[in-house]
Amino acid sequence: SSHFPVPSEKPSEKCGVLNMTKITENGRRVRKNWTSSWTVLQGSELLFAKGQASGSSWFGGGQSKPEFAVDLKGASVEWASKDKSSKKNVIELKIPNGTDLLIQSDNDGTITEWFNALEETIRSHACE
Ligand code: I3S
Repeated sequence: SSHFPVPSEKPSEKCGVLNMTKITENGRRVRKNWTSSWTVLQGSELLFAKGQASGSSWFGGGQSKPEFAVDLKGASVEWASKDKSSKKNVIELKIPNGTDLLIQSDNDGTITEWFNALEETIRSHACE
């Protein structure tokens, strides 16, 4: 029998409110439209819904469908350069299908946790 190494831990799942805008869609620049979104990291998927959840059951309770979802497989994450936004704590997420997103939180701890979670998710799905 063969013994392939398997990942020892699942990527952490995460949810919370972040500010988000697309900056590129299908490889083309689009106008920014910052929205506050309930954001859920679920497996390799990152899901966004407009507005804020009124409880922990937004997705589970069937109250709202995700507005927008991206698959993080093959994506890259980096701190956005100053020319991408005047806001602080901005993460740039590049999805292989030609979508680039900015996500942001004024809270330093929140954005650091998200950066780490996104990086870990991308790393752990790198060979799928
Ligand atoms: O990269 P930009 O064009 O300076 O982004 C700003 C605009 O999207 C602006 O809206 P208008 O297109 O109506 O001017 C937004 O209000 C700003 O928040 C955007 O800049 P920041 O630096 O906040 O990402």
